[in-house]
Amino acid sequence: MPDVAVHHETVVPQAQQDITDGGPDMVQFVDGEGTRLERTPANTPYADIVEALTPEDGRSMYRDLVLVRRLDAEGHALQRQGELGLWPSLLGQEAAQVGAGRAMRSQDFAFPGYREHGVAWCRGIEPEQLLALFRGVDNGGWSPSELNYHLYTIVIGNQMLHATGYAMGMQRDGVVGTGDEERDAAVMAFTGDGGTAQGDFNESLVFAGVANAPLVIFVQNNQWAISEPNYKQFRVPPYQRAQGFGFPGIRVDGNDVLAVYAVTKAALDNARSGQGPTLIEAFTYRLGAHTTSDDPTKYRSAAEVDIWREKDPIKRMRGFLSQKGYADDAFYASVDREADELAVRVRTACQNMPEPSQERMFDEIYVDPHPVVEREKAQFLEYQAGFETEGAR
Ligand SMILES: Cc1ncc(C[n+]2csc(CCOP(=O)(O)OP(=O)(O)O)c2C)c(N)n1
Repeated sequence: MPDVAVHHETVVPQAQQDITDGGPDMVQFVDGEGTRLERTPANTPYADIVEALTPEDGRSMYRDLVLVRRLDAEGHALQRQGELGLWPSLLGQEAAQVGAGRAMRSQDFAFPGYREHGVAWCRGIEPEQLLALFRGVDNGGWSPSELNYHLYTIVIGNQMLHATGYAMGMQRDGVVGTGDEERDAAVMAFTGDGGTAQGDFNESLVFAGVANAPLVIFVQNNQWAISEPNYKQFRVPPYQRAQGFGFPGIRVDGNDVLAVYAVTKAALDNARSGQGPTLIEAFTYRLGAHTTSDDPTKYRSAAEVDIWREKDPIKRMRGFLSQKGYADDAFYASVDREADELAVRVRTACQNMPEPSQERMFDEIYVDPHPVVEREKAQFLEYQAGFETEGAR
């Protein structure tokens, strides 16, 4: 019998871990009430970044959190009223997305999944463009190259390969590690905890590690992949996996916008300067349903949701700003007013979106005309025209 070292005892099965507690490695700067925490071994490497933030930065982060939540609520309501086909809510994940999105520079490039409305917001994607996709009047919603924000990817984990390839392309374009802050760039790849179980995810990490690609892998661990809990997907938390691919992994409190911002900024700075990839696991929770097609009461308890509701990222940031004296009631009221205006704006825009022509879905498959698609288009239009003739009779 060969002497094989088996370390089963060092692995704590996820089922036995407390999903409401990220553990001592988790980087955190404010507690549930918004009280600024002391330095710890985990947060010390990022403390300077947080301390460099101004009160104005803090207010602006709070504003993003509130507006993004309102946009999300409006998306949910519009779907319920039949105006959208589907809506994947980000409720509870605002801090993870706003912290990550704000840490990016304009020259960086993001590859999202389908729930990254908060990152989209930070990149400058108009909320109406998100709604157009979920209303089904546009195949994509925006041009990826305009704001360096790729189209949403519904196939789980697929964007990881696109992101890694793009990051390797940046290396070859010579925009990594030149020392020119305005020029050096990095890529962010977003996925969920479920995405880490995909082959694409693992393949991309192999390539990113070996190539030392300028990539930040941002896993939003919202504890559930539709109805699958973490413990059915992995034995070690996602951040610990990075080591196996040869680069650092960090777990951050995904409901603490300051912590997410600081950790992501440090990882992006490293990537841009040629120091290679980092995997960030934002430990958070999906408070709502997976999408408007899902019923989470079938697989998770109300008690679990209640515990996470207490960890609300907006409540926490508001507590921080108030305790520090950085914001007052007039400020909070003005942000709420802005949120109301945003809601009216996106609702009106959504209801007034023009119907696309029927041939458009065929025209946007290939850049150049393709004989098979052209034939399908002609057949489809003839079929549709048949209804009009029958109606006229
Ligand atoms: C390749 C593939 N397999 C399965 C699905 C069906 N599916 C859609 S979302 C989802 C779960 C994704 O969970 P996670 O990565 O944790 O992201 P979250 O939705 O929680 O943000 C699954 C299995 C899919 N879209 N693509």
